[in-house]
Amino acid sequence: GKRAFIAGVADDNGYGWAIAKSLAAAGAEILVGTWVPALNIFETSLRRGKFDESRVLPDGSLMEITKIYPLDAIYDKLEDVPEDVKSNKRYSGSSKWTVQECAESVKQDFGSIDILVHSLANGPEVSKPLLETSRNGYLAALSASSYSYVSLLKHFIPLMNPGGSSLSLTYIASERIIPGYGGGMSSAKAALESDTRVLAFEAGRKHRIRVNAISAGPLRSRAAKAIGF
Ligand code: ZID
Repeated sequence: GKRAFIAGVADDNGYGWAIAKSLAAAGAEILVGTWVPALNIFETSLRRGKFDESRVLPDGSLMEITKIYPLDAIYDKLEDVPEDVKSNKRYSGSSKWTVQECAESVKQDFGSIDILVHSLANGPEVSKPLLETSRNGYLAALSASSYSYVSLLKHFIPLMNPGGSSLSLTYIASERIIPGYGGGMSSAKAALESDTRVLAFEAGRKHRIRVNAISAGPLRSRAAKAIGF
């Protein structure tokens, strides 16, 4: 069977969860990466059976998540984490959640993966038009929503089996004007799509890994509700 790592699962409403279910139904082993501040509530809800109805697979069995890894994809390595984040109580409760450390942990635990899914995005100023977006807000959107995919691939490719596949989720606001998708999120998706082509070329040549992005339709996830979609 294949083993999949899905980054960006913190409840049962988003694309990450739905993709995990499809992969589980197809026989894959499921590992997820959960944003550190959301980790506690996700693990607790899962343990208490809050997601049991949404865990049901087409054959009637429940999706098993073999392991949940804490992850903050805006940090590549421990040295990059500012002191105030390190000491923040939502972060200090877990460890090894930078991209590099997370990949190392997965490698230690399982050796390799076949499928990498990037189902995460964050734009702190998404509700502001681009004209009113600050430099920090713009760069934060790109860091969490675009570079995070470059970083995930960079660190996970060494543990991906040749012939493996990776996927991210984009949005058509990269190509067309969608008012309300601000804060540099349209820019972030344009970068993500361009990077997907370049990364497909590089990872395909070097490592026989496929790199794709799916332009998603509307889904009432936590992220979509937050922007009023
Ligand atoms: P989600 O809230 O389930 O997933 C986002 C996840 O990212 C959450 O679990 C966060 O905890 C996590 N996260 C945020 N920051 C970080 C970080 N620094 N490190 C690690 N994890 C982090 O929402 P989702 O399922 O909507 O989002 C998954 C992907 O789908 C994102 O890339 C979205 O941009 C993308 N997507 C979603 C939709 C949608 O409708 N939900 C659309 C297009 C793309 C879309 O917005 N018409 C209107 C809107 C849309 C499509 C059509």
